[in-house]
Amino acid sequence: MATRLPVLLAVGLAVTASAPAQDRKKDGDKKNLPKLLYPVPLVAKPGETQKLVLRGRGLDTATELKVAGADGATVKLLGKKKSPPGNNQSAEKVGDSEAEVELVLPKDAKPGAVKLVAVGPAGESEPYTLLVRDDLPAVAEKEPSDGFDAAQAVPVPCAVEGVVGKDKDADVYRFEGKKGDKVTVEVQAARWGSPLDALVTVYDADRRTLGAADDAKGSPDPALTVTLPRDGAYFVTLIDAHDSGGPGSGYRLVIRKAG
Ligand SMILES: [Ca+2]
Ligand SMILES: [Ca+2]
Repeated sequence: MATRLPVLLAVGLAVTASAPAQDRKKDGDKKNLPKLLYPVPLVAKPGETQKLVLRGRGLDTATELKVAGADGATVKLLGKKKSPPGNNQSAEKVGDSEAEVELVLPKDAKPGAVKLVAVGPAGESEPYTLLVRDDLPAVAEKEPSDGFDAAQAVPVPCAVEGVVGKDKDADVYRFEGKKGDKVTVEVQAARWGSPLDALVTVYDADRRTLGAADDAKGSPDPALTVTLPRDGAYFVTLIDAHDSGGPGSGYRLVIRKAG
């Protein structure tokens, strides 16, 4: 036994001596890890094969995408490139690169459960949790809907899938309600990485404000509940609080009865 001791010590010393260098390498690698920010379109569809453009950092060197959280889900990397932010956009928010993927989600994919990971030369990104449709009727935004007269009629409940596609874009929706109904309006966007800082306002048929919300629950995504004063038409407007928009500023606008 005594003869083996020096060897063990030597191994121990070698490990100790090399540890700081390894730590430095790890820290360096971490900075080079890819980062997933948000997909375009923002909302993923269960039971469908869909093309997504994933915005992020370091995605131009991604070698593979992975999907987890839904049995039978697959994701295939179709292309990747550097894609610097446009004017007035920060790489922090919108990324410097993108990867195009084909995503297949099973019908029973659950909101909150499906995660994407990008693999690059330095390792894997943090998982990105997709915003997946739930049971609410999905409605596609129809442009132009940028004024009360051009408002898009939607049912209640519904979940509108839209984009604040350009600076100062305003999306206006109209729904019918009954006196005494409590209606909740909620935006899902920034919590899923969308660069949108949504602001919603609810108006009555005479275009008087019933309520407005900008940020809620510590995120830029607004939510508010209003009690309808009479039977008739109501409007919901959705804008970016900083009047900025772009093809990546996606949102899901949920309008439903409260409670
Ligand atoms: Ca729009
Ligand atoms: Ca906001």
